[in-house]
Amino acid sequence: MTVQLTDNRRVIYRRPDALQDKSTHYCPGCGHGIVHRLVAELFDEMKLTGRTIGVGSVGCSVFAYEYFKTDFVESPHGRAPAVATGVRRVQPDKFVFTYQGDGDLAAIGTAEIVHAAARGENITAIFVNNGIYGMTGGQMAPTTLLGQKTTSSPLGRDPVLAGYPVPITEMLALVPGTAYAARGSVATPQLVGRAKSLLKRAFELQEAKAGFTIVEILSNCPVGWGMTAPASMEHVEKDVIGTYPLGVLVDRAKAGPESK
Ligand SMILES: Cc1ncc(C[n+]2csc(CCOP(=O)(O)OP(=O)(O)O)c2C)c(N)n1
Repeated sequence: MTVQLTDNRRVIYRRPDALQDKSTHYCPGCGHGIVHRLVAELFDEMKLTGRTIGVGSVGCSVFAYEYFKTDFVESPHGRAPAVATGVRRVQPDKFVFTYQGDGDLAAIGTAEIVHAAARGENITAIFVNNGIYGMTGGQMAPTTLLGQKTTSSPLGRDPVLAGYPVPITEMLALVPGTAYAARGSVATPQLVGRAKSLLKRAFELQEAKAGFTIVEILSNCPVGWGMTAPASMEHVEKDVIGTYPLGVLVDRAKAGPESK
């Protein structure tokens, strides 16, 4: 759709071609939409849309298939890496990604993500970590910060009762089948740009059949956290990054094939 501007305003963003022209179901201020946009921009730039198959998960992003102009398969809760494994193995020329929340990837789907990484499957996991189970009402997830109040830890996460936050992306980085593991965030415009370059590297490595790739994106949940959207982004920047540092955790393709 072309927008005709009648005054001297300037268009600085357009909807990427890889996204459908559709209103979002996400809550105001939710980071899922930003991540969708970054992924779609890369589909356009890397000309991937026509040969991409997404694998959806269960959680707020369950309707991701309604936004991307790619093929999509929906999977049971946590099982996206297993479904993506099958899709990629029977369609080896396709670009295959999973799109998963932290409840999906780091709780019910722990086994699937670990073994997909261990097998070095040529898939990319896009892991959106908002620290809670957003869709079901803001319960504690494995990724919830120590002391964080959630609907199932109203006094704050206590490690004696509920253990410690799980740094699943660091754990996956240790697995030799993981070609690339990185963590970015969408908390500030600058970080959004950096998150895109992490996703791009992962996509390029899948194209090079380098093995399993994962990019964790630290995001927000203003409604589940009981915060305004700007306060929730500040919380990510000031508090969440302290527990989950940003950066490239492993890039085995750069290190050379012997390290894989
Ligand atoms: C097998 C199964 N168990 C539990 C549920 C309930 N359930 C739906 S969404 C969800 C949590 C999703 O949280 P997360 O992956 O962090 O995504 P978010 O909604 O925060 O984006 C749960 C437990 C389900 N749908 N299926």
